[in-house]
Amino acid sequence: MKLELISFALCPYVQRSVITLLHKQVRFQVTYIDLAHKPDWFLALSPTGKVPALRVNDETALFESAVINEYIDETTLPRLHPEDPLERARHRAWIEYGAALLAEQFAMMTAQSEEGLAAIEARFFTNLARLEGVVATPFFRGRRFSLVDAAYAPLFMRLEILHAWRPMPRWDELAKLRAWSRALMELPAVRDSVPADFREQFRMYLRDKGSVLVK
Ligand SMILES: N[C@@H](CCC(=O)N[C@@H](CS)C(=O)NCC(=O)O)C(=O)O
Repeated sequence: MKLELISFALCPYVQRSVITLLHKQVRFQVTYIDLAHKPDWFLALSPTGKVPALRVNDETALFESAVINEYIDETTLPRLHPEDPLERARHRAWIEYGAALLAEQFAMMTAQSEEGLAAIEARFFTNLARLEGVVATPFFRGRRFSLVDAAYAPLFMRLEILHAWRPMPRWDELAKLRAWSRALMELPAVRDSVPADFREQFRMYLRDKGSVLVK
C-alpha cells in the first residue's frame, strides 16, 4: 500500500495523522503544499481544500484527519480504537470534541488584543477542563495509546509551548490533563511528528498572524 500524506508543516490536524502513522510504524511519503497558494492537483483531490489529505495507491484520496486516522488504524494492526462499539463511539465523540478545541486554540493563538485573548482563553480552558474528569492516565484510557491520544497531542504540544512563553494559570490547575500531556510529549511518535525547528517556525507563523502572544 502506497500512502502519500498531503501536509502543511504547522497544521495540528495533519500532525494527528503523522502521529498515528509513526506510532503504527507505517511507511508513508509527505508532500508539503503552500496553503496560501493551493496547487490545482490538490484542489482536485480534496473537496474541502484542507490538509491533511491522504492519497492511497496514487488513486483514492481521503480527507478529514479523524477519517484518515481510522483508515490507518483499520488497515494496520493492532487496532488503537477500542473493540467495544460503545467505547469506540465515546472515543470518536472526544476526538470530535478535540477538533473543536483545536479551532478555539487557533483563535486564542491568533488573538490580536489582550482583551480578545482573555475572552478566548477563558472559553478555551472552560471547555478543556471538561476532560479533566474523563481522562485516565498516563493516556486517555490508561496504559494503552489510542486515537484520542493522537488527536489531542498536537493541542497539548502547542499549549505547552505557549505556556512556556507566557504562563497560563488555568493550565497549571488541570493536573490530570498536564500529566496526560507530559506522557504524550515523551512519546517518540509525538516528538518526531513535527520538524526539528517547530518552535521557531511556530513562533514566526504566529508573529506573521499578528498574535498578541508573540509581541
Ligand atoms: N476538519 C479538518 C480540519 C483541517 C484543517 O482545518 N486544516 C487547515 C490547516 S491546519 C487547512 O487546511 N486550512 C486551509 C483552508 O481552510 O483553506 C480535519 O480534521 O482534517
